[in-house]
Amino acid sequence: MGKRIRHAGLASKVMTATKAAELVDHGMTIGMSGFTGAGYPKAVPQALAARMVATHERGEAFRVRVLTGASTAPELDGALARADGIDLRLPYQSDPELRSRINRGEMDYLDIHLSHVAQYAWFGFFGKLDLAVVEATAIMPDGRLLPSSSVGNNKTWLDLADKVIVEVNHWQPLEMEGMHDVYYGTALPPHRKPIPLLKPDDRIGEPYLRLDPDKVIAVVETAAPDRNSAFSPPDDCSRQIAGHLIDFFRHEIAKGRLSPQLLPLQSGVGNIANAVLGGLREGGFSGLTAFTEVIQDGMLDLLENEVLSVASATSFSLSPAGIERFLANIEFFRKRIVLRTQEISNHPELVRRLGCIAMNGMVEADIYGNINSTHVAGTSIINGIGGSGDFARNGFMSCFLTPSTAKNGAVSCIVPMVSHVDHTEHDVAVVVTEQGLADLRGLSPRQRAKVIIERCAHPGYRPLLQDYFNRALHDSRGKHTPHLLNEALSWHQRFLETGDMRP
Ligand code: 0RQ
Repeated sequence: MGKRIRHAGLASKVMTATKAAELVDHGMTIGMSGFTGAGYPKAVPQALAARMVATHERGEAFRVRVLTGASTAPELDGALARADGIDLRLPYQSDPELRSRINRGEMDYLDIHLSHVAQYAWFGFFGKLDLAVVEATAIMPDGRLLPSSSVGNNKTWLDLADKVIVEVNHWQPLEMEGMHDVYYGTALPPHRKPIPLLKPDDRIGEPYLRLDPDKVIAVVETAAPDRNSAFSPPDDCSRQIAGHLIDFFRHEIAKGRLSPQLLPLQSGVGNIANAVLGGLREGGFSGLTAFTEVIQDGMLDLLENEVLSVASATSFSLSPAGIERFLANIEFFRKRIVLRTQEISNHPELVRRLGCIAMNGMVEADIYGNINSTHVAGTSIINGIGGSGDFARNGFMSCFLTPSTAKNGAVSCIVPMVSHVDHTEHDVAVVVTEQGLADLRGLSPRQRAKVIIERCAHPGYRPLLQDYFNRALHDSRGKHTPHLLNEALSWHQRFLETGDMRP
């Protein structure tokens, strides 16, 4: 038996990805591992895609329903989408090919809060789960799995699926053992109990995923890296956004509304999030904690510099340089990083109890503080809501960040009315662009419009927005949230027709 497959019965089920893919049938609902490009199966989906292409060439249908943790990578979403093999996909995704197919209406996509996916599966809302395809770092002698670089929904998939395929990835470091915390105390209503987590680093579960070996139909060995997208260094715009937010934190500390250690940080993915983390380091903060979804390169920096004492998440999303750094200092990081299931990392009860500071990117905000995180011009999806809603609704303070314009200035990210609503005005405390920061707490809609236009809009759009707001104040029938409805949406229509929002 190899070093990584330590269960005799499961060692006897090792086969090639091609053989394993032959065990998948058209129409199956499959729960796959993977969260923000980490811990996704790397061989079986590609072999399955090849089978799908061959089946389609014979004129037969072969499509499956794919449930994951969050985004995966070209080897999973890309390969299956190119093979026209996905009937339905949920939740968050970021693959260009998959996105195109969703936006062409060739497949269905469900954009669900990341914390809701597991419970919806348990409630039975997605139907029967036929198969789980889950990447692991190793199989323990008792059949439990040492998880890999993400935990996501793997516990739920392994518990609910009729059959299981395990991919054991030799690239994933065995030294991660002890870093994961898989909580088995969740139950369905009306039997739910409080989740006993009081601090971001509390361990409430087990370091392994339980698995019934009798359900396993195949074990496939791989040795391939995670997607590991490289990060570009933060640009000026991201730095300015980060600077406004950090000044605001200092102001809140001075007012006594935040302690110098702030509150557990949740930060979205991408360059603005990394710039905020870098800004915290440069700003002299220390002893902070993170209760978030994803560990990015920026968090490794903060841990090493003791700006951050601990980080709880469900996944890594590291660049190749970040991975090297993580591996070089893995003993250090193992003591400071906890990887949980996403139903716990994003759990509303815990986000509310801990009082997280939520910091997420957005596509656009309207003058009243409603946020669009997902759609271009109201109809085409970019990635999905991810965990932003879990944290925005339930956190201590919810901040949304974006450059003030997109598409080389042809689009204002502050608009009269968002073309799609992901987070309502009721869930949004702070809006930040490189122009400035609008603190919306305690403000009525008309007061919010004033500060968002003044502080966040780009100077090239500010007079247009101010003019719109003035006329809406005068001409709108209802004066609580003044709008000129046709004109508000014409901004998006104009962008669709001319590629520019400006009249
Ligand atoms: O498209 O590359 O084709 O030009 O949107 O925009 O500027 O690259 O920004 O990578 O930070 O992503 C909201 C999508 C921002 C992300 C979003 C176009 C822009 C570009 C991407 P192009 P940028 P980012 C934790 C929390 C939802 C999930 C979430 C996201 C593309 O932050 O997916 O928060 N958030 N999860 O040109 C038209 C506008 C636009 C616009 C940007 N106003 N109109 N197009 N774009 N603004 C993570 C997880 O939960 C897993």
